[in-house]
Formats: sequence, C-alpha cells, structure tokens
Amino acid sequence: MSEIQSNQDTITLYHASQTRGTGIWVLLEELGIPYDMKVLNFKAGENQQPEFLAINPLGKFPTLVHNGTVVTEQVACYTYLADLFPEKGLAPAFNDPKRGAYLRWMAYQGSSFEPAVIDKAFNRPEVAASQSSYGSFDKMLQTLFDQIAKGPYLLGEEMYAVDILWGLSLKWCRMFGLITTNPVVDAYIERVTSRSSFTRVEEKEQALLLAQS
Ligand SMILES: N[C@@H](CCC(=O)N[C@@H](CS)C(=O)NCC(=O)O)C(=O)O
Repeated sequence: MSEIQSNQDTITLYHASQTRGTGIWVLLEELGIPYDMKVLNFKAGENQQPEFLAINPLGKFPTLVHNGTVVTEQVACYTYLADLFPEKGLAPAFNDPKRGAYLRWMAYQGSSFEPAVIDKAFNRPEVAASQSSYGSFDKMLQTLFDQIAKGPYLLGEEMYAVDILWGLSLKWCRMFGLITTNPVVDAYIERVTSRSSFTRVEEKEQALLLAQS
C-alpha cells in the first residue's frame, strides 16, 4: 500500500485506479479540500490483504475513512463528502427543494442503474418488471435520460456531486458498450467529464498504473 500524502488531514481515500473510487478522487479535487490517499495495487491483490480487509471486509473501492468513520459504497461516499463541506455547494442544502431529487438520483445509480446494467452485461434473463428492483432495463435508462435531457446538469443549472457520479458512470458504461446513449446524453457526459478535476485525476491515475506495472 503506497501513500500519497497531501497534508495531515483526516480524510483518507483507499484507492485503486480506474475503479468506482476514481469519481471519489475527482470529487475530492472538486471540493479542493486536503485529503490523503493510500493507493493499493488491485492487480497484485493488495485489496485482499488483512490490513485493508480490516477496514473494508469486502476489499472494495471506494473506501473512505474520515476521523475513524469508514464509508464504503460509492453513492454513500459521494453523499457523505459533499455534505461534509456544504460551503462548497456540491450538494443542495437540507431545506433546498432540490434535495429530494438529489438524493433520488444519487440512490438511483446504486439501486437501479447498476443492478440493471450488470444483469444485462451477464445476459441474465429479464424478469417481470414488478419482480425487479429497477423495473425494466429500458424504462430505467429512459427515465434517467429524460432527466438528463432537462439539463444542462441533472438537477438544472447547477452542477452537484451527483453529476460527477453520473458523468463518469455513463462514460464508462458507454465505453464498455453496456449502454447506448444519445447526443444529449453524450453532451452531458462531455460537459461533466471535461472538467479539469477529471483531467487531473486521469493523468495521475495513468502515472499510478504505469508505476504499478
Ligand atoms: N457496491 C460497491 C461496489 C464496489 C466495487 O465493486 N468496486 C470494485 C472496483 S470498481 C472493486 O473494488 N473490486 C475489487 C474486488 O472486488 O476485488 C459500490 O457501489 O461502491
């Protein structure tokens, strides 16, 4: 496990490049707050070593530790960090009318989109919509795309942490051929992922991968 220490702060991201943790790294950069990173070599199985399993028994990324509190599951990590720094404006305030929609689309990624995409990727037979947690794949995706079409960001004019989650998630799913997008969704992906925070993280991840190979 190698350390990249930016300061003495108590936010630590346990990370492996090109995983769901990548977006959390982007969010930390967007927030512009101090954080530390512990980089694990996923291919060498460092995430299955006792030291890391003691923190996250699943051995998965992202894993975040803040003042001794462990946060796992990417949607929880996005929500937690954006709420921790309300002054950065990456989450609607608790009394903001957008708050409900913000939480809805955050949770949608983990509880509807991902299970649907994984079922499809593994060619699992579709069950009746009423027996599936996401209904049907097509309706799940169209509902998301209809929201994106309202633009320019998921909840309108402002970009929030939830856009980092969706920008990267959709970009990778499109790249792996797991979803078919449309020009409006493509423009949204570009709008979000062309930010300098994404570019910086991408460059650093490439360097890390090179160092680990
Ligand atoms: N449900 C988790 C999934 C996390 C996950 O599957 N992460 C992958 C990388 S994208 C991982 O850590 N795989 C390593 C392994 O299972 O060995 C989340 O939403 O964060």
